[in-house]
Amino acid sequence: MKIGFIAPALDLDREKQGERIFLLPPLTFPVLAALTPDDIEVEIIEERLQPIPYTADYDLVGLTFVTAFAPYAYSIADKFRELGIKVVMGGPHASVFPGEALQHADAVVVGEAEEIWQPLLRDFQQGRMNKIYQASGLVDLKNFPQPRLDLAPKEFAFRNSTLASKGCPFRCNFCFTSFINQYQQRFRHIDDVFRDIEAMDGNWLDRKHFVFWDDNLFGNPRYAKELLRAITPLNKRWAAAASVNIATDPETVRLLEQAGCAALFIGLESINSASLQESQKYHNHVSNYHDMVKRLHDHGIGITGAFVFGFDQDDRSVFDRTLEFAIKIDLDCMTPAILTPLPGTPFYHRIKQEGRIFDHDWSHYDYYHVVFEPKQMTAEELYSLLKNVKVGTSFCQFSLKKCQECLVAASKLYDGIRIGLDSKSNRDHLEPLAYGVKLFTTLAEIDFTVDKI
Ligand code: B12
Ligand code: SF4
Repeated sequence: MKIGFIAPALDLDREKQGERIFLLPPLTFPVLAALTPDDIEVEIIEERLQPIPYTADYDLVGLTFVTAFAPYAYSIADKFRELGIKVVMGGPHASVFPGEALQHADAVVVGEAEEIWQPLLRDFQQGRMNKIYQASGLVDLKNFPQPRLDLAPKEFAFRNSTLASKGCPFRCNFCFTSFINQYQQRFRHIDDVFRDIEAMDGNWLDRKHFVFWDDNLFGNPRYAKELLRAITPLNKRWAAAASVNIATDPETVRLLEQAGCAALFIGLESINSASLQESQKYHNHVSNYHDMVKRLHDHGIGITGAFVFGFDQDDRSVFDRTLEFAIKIDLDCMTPAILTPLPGTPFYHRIKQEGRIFDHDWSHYDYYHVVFEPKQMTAEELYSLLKNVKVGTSFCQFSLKKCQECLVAASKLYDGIRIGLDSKSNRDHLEPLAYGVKLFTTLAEIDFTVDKI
């Protein structure tokens, strides 16, 4: 028996033009592959890196997708089913709307698959697969399998990622991951995380660098500190997402540096305190942002600040003010996004109840489109003002100084490599460094090509 695990990709034209470089494999399929019995063949397809092989000899296709990719994923499923191949779906969107997904799938996994994947496969092999496989609850991460990263497509620039925890104890009302994890954070055994990191191999970049895919590496300070102490001897460089409180305690920042933290992706969300209150992000305090950046910089850690626009408290001036603020506090990188009511979240329920959602096309639920009526501007204004911020933050336009600083920072990441920024012959070296900049300054996808340097 052979399973094709497929991660669909949108925006392929943009990627073909080289504007986006896809770097890192999510853990979804490496984990599912680890849960699959050895006698079943498994292939992982990332459409960003390779075309979907509709002619492959799969017995079963597994699809994962976020809300914005749902319509496209359904069209892929329809094609496989027309070929007589059964399709099973799972992931964030299918878990919230299993009925919708079932219109295009033979089976849907609702929630985490650790305890239901093998029963599902058994049922499939016996020709009696159910339509819905519902996880009985959140799984105990003490049993989290070692992800089969060896099966992730070789084309990924970096192939190493892991996670130490899932979920987040905070309750920001627009946050999908906090909602789906029932507002709790679960943790793996630190020994297991250590083992996964130690086992990472591949090319020289892979051996040295990895990313934590935790929703919030600092949800539980005690666990986080223990983890940092444990991984320090591994002498790796890594990036992670974390909440702002990671930078309030000097000891933690010291431990981060010692453990090899190169960069953090932090949800700053807004420079509007009222918007932070509106979204129940009570742990963020704008007045602390500058000190936080400085403290992390003092320890050689880069920061990507994630900002969201379109809160009820946001007026038209917030866009320019945020950009100025980001430069003033010396952020290394910034990811601007439009507030998006992802189904399931408290924000979605509120905005739906208020009758403000006007766009029900899931493909627009991608943080780039406006799907609801904002309060203090029109949807069109929100869309175009955000576009301006994107141009403003588009990596190299931030300022040449910033660009050079980032390249120097990146060169530090790659021990032993030194580049002369003025030398054309060093251009070849810039490319991997550019990957590095992108990887370690942002975990999201930022437009960036070497050609822009
Ligand atoms: C890694 C990651 C990325 C990476 C790679 C993503 C990719 N798909 O290629 C990057 C940084 C590029 C990224 C980008 C984006 N991401 Co992202 N990402 C994640 C992250 C942090 C980890 C995913 C992961 O590896 N999890 C660990 C695995 C083991 O868990 P899992 O994926 O949930 O899978 C388990 C179950 O869900 C289930 N399952 C899932 N799929 C399937 C499929 C089958 C067949 C079966 C049987 C079971 C099953 O079984 C698994 C084992 O239990 C998650 C948050 C999270 N903690 O999951 C967000 C998350 C998935 N991303 C999210 C979003 C919104 C995006 C973007 C749209 C952001 C943007 N504006 O660009 C893009 C979309 C890109 C894309 N192609 O999907 C949201 C999705 C919310 C939603 N409802 O849509 C999440 C949940 C984070 C959040 N904001 O809340 N992302
Ligand atoms: S701190 Fe981040 S991960 Fe935690 S609930 Fe808020 S947005 Fe979600």
